[in-house]
Amino acid sequence: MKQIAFSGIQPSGNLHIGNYFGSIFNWKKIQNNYSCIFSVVDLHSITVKQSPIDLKNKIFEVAAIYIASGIDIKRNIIFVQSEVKQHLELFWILNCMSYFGELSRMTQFKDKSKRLGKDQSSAGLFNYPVLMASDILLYDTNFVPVGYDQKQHIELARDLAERFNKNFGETFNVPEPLIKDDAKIMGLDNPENKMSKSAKSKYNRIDIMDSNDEIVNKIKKAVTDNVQDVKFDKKRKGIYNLLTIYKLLSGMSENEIEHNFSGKNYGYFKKDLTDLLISEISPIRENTLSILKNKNSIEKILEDGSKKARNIANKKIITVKNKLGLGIN
Ligand code: AQP
Repeated sequence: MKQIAFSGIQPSGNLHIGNYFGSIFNWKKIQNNYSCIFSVVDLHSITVKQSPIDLKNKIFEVAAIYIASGIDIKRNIIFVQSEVKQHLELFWILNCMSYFGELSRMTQFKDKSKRLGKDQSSAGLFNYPVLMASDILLYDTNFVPVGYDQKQHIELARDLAERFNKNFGETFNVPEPLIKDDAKIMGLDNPENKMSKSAKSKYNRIDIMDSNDEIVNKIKKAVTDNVQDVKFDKKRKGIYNLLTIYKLLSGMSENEIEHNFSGKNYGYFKKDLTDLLISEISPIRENTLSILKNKNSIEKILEDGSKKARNIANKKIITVKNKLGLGIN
């Protein structure tokens, strides 16, 4: 039997190439070796304010991008998190076993709550990693393919699985993160911080649904430096970030890339990078648009996926409730 991989993306804005390289790009590769469950994690996105109309549209857009990118709906489960209420049941149970101290140490919470301020930082934002642990643990997940920024959250999921198993007997698989070192894409306008859906400037990121002209423009404007030497130097964060994207797209080694651009300026390199990006992203954008035209078909895919996910999740919740002495059966 194949091992299980679970992952998801929040429909909290426009999906960008950071999300793509941190997740879908790798999901495509692992779908042959694992039994994969990919969720559109809509409950996570309401930890910060969302427009209901935009949220609904983004749920379908994110699911369509999964399929348009090459995630096989026959082999894998694709579903929307809020359609499987067992995530919320396990969330409450695991909340009761999570400690204030460990949740306070989560860097993503610290970053986001600092940006929002105390009065705008919801309890949901604080507890978000526990919901993520519930998503993962419900499916006996072995591996979680995510971007580097989620590592701390996977560690919490592991801790919670071990804590529950220790107190109530073997119940959950202890999941491993599946993180590629170079799946760490920084903002194009500010390579000090990660590329993010919620960054204010559109020049922070390249969105999967960007037109070719937008991609050209954004790469032109991407921050570099005055050195004009195309080298993988971690200290020169702007050019290093662009080179990382180039490496992921081309599959070439760092040496090969440096050799290729030896003696060439940043303008020359950016033009090549733009061409690579367009050839990766524009077919996904066009496929997504055509999938979204047939709303009934995508609804059906998501309903089927939710049904399958619910069946698995329900069995696990019954086991968990029995172990805890909850309910009447
Ligand atoms: N910059 C990034 N580089 C590599 N991977 C990234 N991921 C996100 N940003 C980068 C990975 O994308 C997957 C889905 O992320 P998410 O939607 O669950 O939430 P996020 O990490 O909070 O993404 P954003 O873009 O920063 O959204 P907002 O601004 O709404 O919070 C995950 O696997 C993540 O690691």
